[in-house]
Amino acid sequence: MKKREDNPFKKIPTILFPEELMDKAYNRAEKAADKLRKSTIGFSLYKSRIVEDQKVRTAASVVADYLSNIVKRTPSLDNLSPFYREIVEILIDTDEFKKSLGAINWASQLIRKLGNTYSKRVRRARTPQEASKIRREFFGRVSSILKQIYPHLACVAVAREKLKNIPTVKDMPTVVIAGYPNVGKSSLLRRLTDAEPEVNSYPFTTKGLNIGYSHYGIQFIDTPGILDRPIYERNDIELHAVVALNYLADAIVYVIDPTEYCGYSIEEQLNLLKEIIETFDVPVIVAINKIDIDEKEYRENLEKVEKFLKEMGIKDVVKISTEKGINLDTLKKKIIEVLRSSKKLDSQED
Ligand SMILES: Nc1nc2c(ncn2[C@@H]2O[C@H](COP(=O)(O)OP(=O)(O)OP(=O)(O)O)[C@@H](O)[C@H]2O)c(=O)[nH]1
Ligand SMILES: [Mg+2]
Repeated sequence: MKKREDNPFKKIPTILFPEELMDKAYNRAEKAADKLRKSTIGFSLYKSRIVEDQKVRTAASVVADYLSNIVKRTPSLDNLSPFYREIVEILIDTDEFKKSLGAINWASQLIRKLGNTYSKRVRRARTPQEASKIRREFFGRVSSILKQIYPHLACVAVAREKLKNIPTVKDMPTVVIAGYPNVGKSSLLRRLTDAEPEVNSYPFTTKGLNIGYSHYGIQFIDTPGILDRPIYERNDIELHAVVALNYLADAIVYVIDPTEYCGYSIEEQLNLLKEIIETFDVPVIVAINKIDIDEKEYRENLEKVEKFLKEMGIKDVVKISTEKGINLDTLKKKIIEVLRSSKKLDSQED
């Protein structure tokens, strides 16, 4: 079900808050009224009726159109692909989000309706003072409706900030880089692609998905670190990785740090590797990273890794150093070979 998906949430317009929206409505109404004042000749009652009417109708349409536009340009959560849907579920409370859009839509319709009602009332005013009083009453009602939906506007504004950063995923051979936190996944993405994700010496530097492309036609997705624990205990950051593995991976590069400089034991890292192999039905390539660090100190761990890989029957293993650039070409070749043999990559591409 994989297809190119541009992030549909980028289309949600910037959310204005009640005062900003009221200011916009006032300004537009004043401008429209000014034009009319200049071009209308007539008795003062007649003139004030049409000027105030213009203000009411302009303000009503500015506010109602703005609100309905938010709803229209927000993609329906029900039509999203499973990948997007799950990422959205991680990032926001979708029930609250839907409720907020419902409230914004309700406000838009109500303001449109009130605009019509007040427009009629203004046109029937018996004095200029009454016309302007009715117009002021209308603005008061709009303002209080906007205040009422303020929490809903805030909810959509917060959701928009989170959702617009979900990266675009392309329909092409895809390798997901996974592993414990701090083992060197983002450093590897930097080495294999044009992407420049943040790299730091502490765990959970990567909090979402980083995507990079290699010149040999592969999409690489760097994921946040995952800990070896039951899925219901995993935090939202880790779940990004699980969703990417589940929906996007044609192959997985599992990064191991046998030096334990990452802060996690080799046993924990191997347990997670076992779970990944058993859960996801795609080839797994193991990249043993940080081999630039003096080997003597962690030789025992390397032996444990090798014993484990033998028991699991994993042959696609490359020892690398992303820091010193060791064996990265071998890893690239291995990735291409694995994708070709599972028919995910054309044989001609190099
Ligand atoms: N010595 C050495 N250090 C490395 C190597 N690769 C990465 N590091 C260091 O390991 C730390 C973590 O690197 P990252 O690339 O941020 O690791 P990550 O797996 O993306 O970490 P999270 O995003 O937090 O899960 C950084 O301090 C890197 O400089 C390597 O080959 N050798
Ligand atoms: Mg990272």
